[in-house]
Amino acid sequence: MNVDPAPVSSVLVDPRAIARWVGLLEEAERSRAPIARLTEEAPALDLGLAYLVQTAWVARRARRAGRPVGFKMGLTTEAKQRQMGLRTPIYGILFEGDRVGEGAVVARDDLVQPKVEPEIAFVIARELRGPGIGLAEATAATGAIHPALEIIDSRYLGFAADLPSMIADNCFAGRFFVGRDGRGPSAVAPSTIEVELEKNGEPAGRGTGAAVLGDPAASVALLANLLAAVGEPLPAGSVVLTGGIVPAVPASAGDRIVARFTGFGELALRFV
Ligand code: OOG
Ligand code: MG
Repeated sequence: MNVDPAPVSSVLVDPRAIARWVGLLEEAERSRAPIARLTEEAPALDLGLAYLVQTAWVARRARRAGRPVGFKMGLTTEAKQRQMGLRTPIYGILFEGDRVGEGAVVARDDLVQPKVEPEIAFVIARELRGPGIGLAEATAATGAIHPALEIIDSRYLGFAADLPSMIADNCFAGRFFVGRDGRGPSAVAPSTIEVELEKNGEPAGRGTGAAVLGDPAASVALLANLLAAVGEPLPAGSVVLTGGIVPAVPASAGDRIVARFTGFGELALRFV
């Protein structure tokens, strides 16, 4: 009989430990008081266990933040990987209640330590089921490509990060803003989209879609393949944030952050 070995972490872990870690993250989010990263209290936290913690945490978040609407990819550019010292792309879950609309203001104090980064968002029209998804399939399954801003937040002191801690903290998801203006994949090549980020009228970074794994569609393909490893498809209707194009900029009350995307116009966010 061929029995696939389960990842050791998921069979040996004490469910009370997961509940405790989820409680720490939840309390940090609620009180806006950051905690030490989880690996400090749980050195054995590995990637598999970290995704279990993420799943348990987002299941609780869903009570307040509404229905899951998609995914965010993280660590998908060389620059971000270098900045964080982490080389593996990871994912987190996005909730409807974390969506920021056109013209919205964000209350800085609703978050622990917000930062903003420009991204390219995909809306998936047809379910993608990995493994083995490539650029062509990811592109063919895409309904529309939109400019986006992600407001990342970390529940850890000083944004301290290692892969398992970051995965457990839902990949530092905070809020997200997907621009209304979307184009089909035959009308725009996402790798050629250029973005300029500005904070309070000063340049805060510029880059192109190609910085994201060569093509942001590759980030969608990788997500489908990562989900396949846990037996899940990337569902039709999902929003996918493909990853920050330039390093995130910290946001304080009073800041106005604008991103200009070639061919799409600008997205603006104001913090109060
Ligand atoms: C990590 C945030 C991960 C991305 O787009 O790469 C992420 C960070 O900058 O601290 O959202
Ligand atoms: Mg991001």
